[in-house]
Amino acid sequence: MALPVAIPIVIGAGYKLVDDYLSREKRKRREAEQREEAARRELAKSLERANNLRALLEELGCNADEPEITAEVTLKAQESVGYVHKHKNIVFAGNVNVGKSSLVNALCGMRPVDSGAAPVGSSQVTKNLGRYETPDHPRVVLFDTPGAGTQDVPAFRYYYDQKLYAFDLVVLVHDTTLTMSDIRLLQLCSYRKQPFMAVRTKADGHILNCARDLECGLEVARQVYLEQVRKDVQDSQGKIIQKWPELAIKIQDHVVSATGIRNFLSDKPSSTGPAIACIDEQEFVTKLFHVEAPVAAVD
Ligand SMILES: Nc1nc2c(ncn2[C@@H]2O[C@H](COP(=O)(O)OP(=O)(O)OP(=O)(O)O)[C@@H](O)[C@H]2O)c(=O)[nH]1
Ligand SMILES: [Mg+2]
Repeated sequence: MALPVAIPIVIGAGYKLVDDYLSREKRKRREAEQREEAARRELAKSLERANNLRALLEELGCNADEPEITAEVTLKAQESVGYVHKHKNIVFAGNVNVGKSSLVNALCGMRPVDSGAAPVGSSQVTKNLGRYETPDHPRVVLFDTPGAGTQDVPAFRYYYDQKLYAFDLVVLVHDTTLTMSDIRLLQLCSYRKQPFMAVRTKADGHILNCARDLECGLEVARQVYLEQVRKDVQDSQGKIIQKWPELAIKIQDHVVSATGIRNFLSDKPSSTGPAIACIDEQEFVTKLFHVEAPVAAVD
């Protein structure tokens, strides 16, 4: 007589099985839909990234009309610029009058008046590429370039015309806030996986100007100037990340002056006092002259 009692139990268990099955199916369907939605979102994101990168490359001037920089083109350019093999070939690039030649002279331990020094002056002075040797770093050669003109030449054109791709390291020199052409040049180097550095020079002049403007002592002026610089770099960095997340470069701006470098290399104290003495000179010079140990020859 247990049968009538068992029937509802069996029916109940049957309903439960069907119910479980249906909710399992429903869950599977929901999960599949979620996966599809995530894949759709990911695809849209990668399409947007690709479009942004294409737009940025267009902005940099890297388009199909421009020549391709192949290994052969690079070798030819190295020959024409006087690249020294088995040396670290460093090129100084940037806008007109920012202090490129003065930096090169200081790094070579020369004053502008010394014979063989790079010509320095206040109006578009460097006309041709110049190669300079550094007495204490025989495996490093420095190249001084004519400054980028004031016309808005696309980064790629400037980079290509100056044959910057031929060098082992591009040092972007600037003296105030990073301009768009500075940033684009750095992005181009980054896109091409070419090592680059940024250096903000003429710190001594800026500190003196600051002291004059604020009618304060040099120590205070130095602090004010450095705060302004750090904030400026942070702002530029923020803008780069926001505008071009696809090619967000990390900028470390080295704050120096030509005199600061000369003093640092000659171990002489600054004649104008500690306030305008070295800032990032040591770090900049150390990175610049760092040469990887030569790879041991394999027999
Ligand atoms: N106060 C100060 N002035 C500097 C410094 N470096 C360069 N100058 C001055 O800035 C001017 C331009 O310097 P250059 O080294 O000729 O600049 P450049 O970038 O080589 O210029 P172009 O070859 O014309 O593109 C000169 O009058 C230099 O004396 C510096 O560190 N401090
Ligand atoms: Mg010059």
